[in-house]
Amino acid sequence: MAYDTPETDARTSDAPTPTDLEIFQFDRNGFIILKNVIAPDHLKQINDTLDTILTLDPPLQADEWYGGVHAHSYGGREGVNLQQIYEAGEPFERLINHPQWIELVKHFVGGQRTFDYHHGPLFIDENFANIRGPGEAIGLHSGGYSGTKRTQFRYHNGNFHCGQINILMALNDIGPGDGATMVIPGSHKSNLPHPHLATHQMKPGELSSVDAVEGAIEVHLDAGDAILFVDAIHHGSAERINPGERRIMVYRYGPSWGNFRHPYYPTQALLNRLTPERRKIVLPQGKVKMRTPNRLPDAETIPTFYGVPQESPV
Ligand SMILES: O=C(O)CCC(=O)C(=O)O
Repeated sequence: MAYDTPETDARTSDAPTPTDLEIFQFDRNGFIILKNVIAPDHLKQINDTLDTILTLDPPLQADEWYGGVHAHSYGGREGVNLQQIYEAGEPFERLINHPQWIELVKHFVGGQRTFDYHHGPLFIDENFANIRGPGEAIGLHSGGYSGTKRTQFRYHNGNFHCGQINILMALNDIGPGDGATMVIPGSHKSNLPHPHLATHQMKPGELSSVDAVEGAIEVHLDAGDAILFVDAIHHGSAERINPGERRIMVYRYGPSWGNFRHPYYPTQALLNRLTPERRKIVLPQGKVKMRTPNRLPDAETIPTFYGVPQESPV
């Protein structure tokens, strides 16, 4: 079943904060559609950069780096992921706190006036572009039944406290046969896994998709649209049937105390370039305390994080 973003579900408001209808729809469905949130010239800058990376000669291989961007694959038929894509230049940095969604994300991650805000409002624990061709898809995953805290949907005492809110951006038009994102509306609250999860879930080296899963819908987007969803929702994608490629990007936001999903770390050049607001979302704790002054003469005074000296990360 396709989902053609009825007006009532699509973001048409310019309000920086979510409307009552968006809040209702997010609570009920676990996602909302954001229409026309990336301007055409911005979209072109993003796609031009991806073209440069994707037409390197010889082509970028899995596990190679292009500056701070890493070519990654899950080992199945999910396509290529360009991880740490916020390293690819200013058009990607601008998305970190994009005015069309940042206040919505803050609203649904929540935590204002709580210890979750100790280091700042948010943290991006993963950001990547995904390029997927014919015969590729991503299988069904997540689902509220698991109770996973990191990706959880939570509403408490009049406020949202979601563990992970994803902004999935369409970089080209995604319609029938294009391998659209698929979601099972409402499954962020489900107590039970979908009974066909095992058949459709991601499997290393194999093609799995959400096609024909009862209750799942395809989310068709135009280039420049996005879907905001809580990761707890059962989701994945349809198989791409059409020739050509589907291009999306995902920025995942959670509370300020989070950790990187994969063992990546932002480059010093990126940290130097970012505005204070963006840097707070990329590396909320910022500078790590040196173990000085130290009463032990041979103490390790420079902390390391994933083996990286933390002398002056920002
Ligand atoms: O590729 C897609 O359409 C879905 C992306 C996804 O599974 C995710 O963001 O976790």
